[in-house]
Amino acid sequence: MTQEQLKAKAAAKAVALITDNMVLGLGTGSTTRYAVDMIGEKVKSGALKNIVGIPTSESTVRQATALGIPLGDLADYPHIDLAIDGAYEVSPTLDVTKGWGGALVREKLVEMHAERLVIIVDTSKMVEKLGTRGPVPVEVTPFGWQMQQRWLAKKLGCRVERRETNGEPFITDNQNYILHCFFATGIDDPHAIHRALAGRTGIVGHGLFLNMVTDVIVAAPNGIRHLRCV
Ligand code: DER
Repeated sequence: MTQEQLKAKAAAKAVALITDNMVLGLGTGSTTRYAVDMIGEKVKSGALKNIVGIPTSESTVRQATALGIPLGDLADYPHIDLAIDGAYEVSPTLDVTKGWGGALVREKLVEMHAERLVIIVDTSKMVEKLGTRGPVPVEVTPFGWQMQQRWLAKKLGCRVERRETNGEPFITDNQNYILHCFFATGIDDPHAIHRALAGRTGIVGHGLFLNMVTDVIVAAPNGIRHLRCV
């Protein structure tokens, strides 16, 4: 089975949790794309009625709009019944790293209001320690970004690179930059990093989603596991 088929299987299992009249958080990324497509099909066929999606990025807005999924915003729908999103790493405690799609701030803003946050992944995302598969993204204001780069490297003991494409900075939907923090041997204490970043002016958000996930659906070639936070 290919990785794309696994992503689609995880997405289908999450979409099966959706019922009529729900307010849904719609994540961002290649796994969530499958889920949004499936939600669109169900809305079109009438199998899902009276749902509202709260999108986490402009790309999800475009996809959902094209599929005819009714959309709303947080101000009008502050309680989200169920959010579905991907992740880059899932730890044994079901904490996750997210944001290589660059939508981490809007994802967190939406998903912190979700009663249930369902993460959909293929088995390659399961790790013993966060920060081992890749960097933790940190969104910063363009003004003074170099100061954040220096501060992050010193404070967290990581290598910090601005995310760029062909030499140009990646710009988020919020018009900010992303700094990628690379940890040589992974992250021993993600909560300490969260605390360190919390009060720093110019840091808008980061890709560690701690104590937020309620469910993880993991698709592997030998079957699907549904992990729940206890
Ligand atoms: O950028 C994000 O946060 C995405 O949700 C990401 O973490 C998962 O992306 P993928 O499904 O494309 O691997």
